[in-house]
Amino acid sequence: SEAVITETTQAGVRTLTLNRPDRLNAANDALLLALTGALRRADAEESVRVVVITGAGRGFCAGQDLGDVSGRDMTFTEHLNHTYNPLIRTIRSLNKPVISAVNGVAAGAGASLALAGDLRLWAQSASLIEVFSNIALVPDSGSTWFLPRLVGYHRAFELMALAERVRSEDALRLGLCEQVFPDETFAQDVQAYAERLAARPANALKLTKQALVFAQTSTLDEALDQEAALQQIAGDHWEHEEGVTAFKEKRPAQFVRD
Ligand code: T3D
Repeated sequence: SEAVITETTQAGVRTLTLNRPDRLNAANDALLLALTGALRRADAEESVRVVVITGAGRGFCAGQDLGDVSGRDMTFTEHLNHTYNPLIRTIRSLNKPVISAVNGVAAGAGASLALAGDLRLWAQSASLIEVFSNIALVPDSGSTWFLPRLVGYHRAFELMALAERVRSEDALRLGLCEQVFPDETFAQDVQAYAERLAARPANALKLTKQALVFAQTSTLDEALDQEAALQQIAGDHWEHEEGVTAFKEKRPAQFVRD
């Protein structure tokens, strides 16, 4: 049978595609474990500079496959700790930028996955639904952490309680995505954006992500200390010397070395 996650690599960009299109890429355990494994492998490969997560067909990810729940031998808590939580933690701790390329509907844990990327690029027809309350569950996979930080407590509660669909214009306005691209050119536009990112200094971006993730749960004092520590690591790296030299020589910096 077809792989539940397909992988391609082009110009330093590893694209991981959720591949259960007849179910809007609803997630079963095989898909979740494969996605987490693929992310970890991408992290370990030096030539991979940016990771894109997207969906095959008309959906991004419809969340937990509801056909896969009854009769399973794990509690909900065990299941989240086994599948979704390692996935979200892996995205957040990955040493490379992760792009959630939201090509279509993102629902439930799929909405969490759409929010968890460092950068969120949406197709015009994409949408996000915190659908959990429709089946009387609690938003999981990080939705309760990501969404209120983006839209505030009250709007997050409203979107979760009423399971209202957020369309791309509103997602852009609310800060749920950075860019919206036309459906027709979405894949090419995402690749071009990712390649732009791949040309940036990889070590500096790794440390920037680390600093931002740290500061999300730190005090200002702690963030200042963390910046001072990470700046030493950045400043000691060849990328920094290249950036300064290129500036003085009035040429573009070359941050990709093979
Ligand atoms: O550990 C745990 O288990 C707890 C973890 C929970 C995490 C969660 O994600 S809970 C939330 C689970 N997801 C949902 O409840 C979403 C259910 N789906 C929908 O509400 C709708 O499908 C959408 C709003 C996402 C899209 O609607 P629409 O009208 O564009 O498409 P559709 O016709 O409903 O779906 C197309 C097909 O995909 C359809 O199959 P069919 O009829 O053509 O054979 C539909 O059944 C299937 N599908 C969609 N979502 C799921 C799914 N099949 C299984 N599981 C799904 N989640």
